[in-house]
Amino acid sequence: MPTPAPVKLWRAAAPAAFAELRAWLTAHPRPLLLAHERPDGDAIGSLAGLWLALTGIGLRPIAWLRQPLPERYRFLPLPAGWVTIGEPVPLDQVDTVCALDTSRADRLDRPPGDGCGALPSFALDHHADHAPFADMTLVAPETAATAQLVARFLRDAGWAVPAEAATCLLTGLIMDTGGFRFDNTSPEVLRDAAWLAEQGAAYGVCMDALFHREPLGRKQLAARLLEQAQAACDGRFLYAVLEPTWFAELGVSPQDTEGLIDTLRTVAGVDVCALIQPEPDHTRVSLRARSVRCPADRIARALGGGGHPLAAAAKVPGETPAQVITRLIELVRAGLT
Ligand SMILES: [Mn+2]
Repeated sequence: MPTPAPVKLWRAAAPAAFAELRAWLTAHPRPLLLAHERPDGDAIGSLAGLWLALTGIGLRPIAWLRQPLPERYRFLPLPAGWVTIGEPVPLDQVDTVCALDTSRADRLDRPPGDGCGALPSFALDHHADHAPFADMTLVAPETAATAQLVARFLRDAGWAVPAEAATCLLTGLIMDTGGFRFDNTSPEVLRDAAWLAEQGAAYGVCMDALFHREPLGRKQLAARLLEQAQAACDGRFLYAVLEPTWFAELGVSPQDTEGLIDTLRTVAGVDVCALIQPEPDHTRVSLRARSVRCPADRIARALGGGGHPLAAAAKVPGETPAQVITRLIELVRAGLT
């Protein structure tokens, strides 16, 4: 992303920020919409919802993802060809880059060739630890999901939100609140969800597809995780190593691990849990905390990662799962009070 231009930064969803963003999009009607690597429901819901809404008002956004949508999100009401998968994006077809739900420049998943780095850019995010990298940044940690921030922006702009876009945005909000079960489910979250339902979002369809149709292989993967889980710190820290061979054995895509960690999080007495995945040159750690008193992002940052107080992650290069686990137990023990 270019640095010479003055960086505009808002740390809350202020009306002035919405007004500037609206003017920006009016002046740049061909945004390239991007999200973070290994996109979750919020990244996908924000990307798809914003693409549908902007297309609906006559702009020409291009959405890009590295890989096809995970099975879990294929119920979303999206037209064929809505997203470019993995291919380069012709730079003459876009005039700005929009980074969604991405807290750091190195987490942004970009098309190959990456000429888009020279374009003016803006970021919409809700990570409190967002490190600004775009020309214009709106970070709203008071929102539970980037999809909620996108919904508020569209409502504030007075731009129509088609029912399909509302369904995508509601999906992002559902996933980042764990189906409205996490502590971030504020009255505003419920009001914004209700507003999306009023725009035609299919609440029942979303909840059924997202939570009541888990493939058997994924449930079996969760069962293996529970069988392997190890407790430390008097049962307040629970962790499990996800063996790479299990994916092929159970017919589960390695992309399709979102929410698996809740299998560990929902065990009684657990304050912090970790899902550890060995990769060829690094170990991936997903962390969840029950309370902000032992924040997951502090542990993740000590390992070179980041995230939210209740949900964070890190990639630890050059260390085996056993080495990472030793450090994790120390970090959790130091963080628990
Ligand atoms: Mn998010």
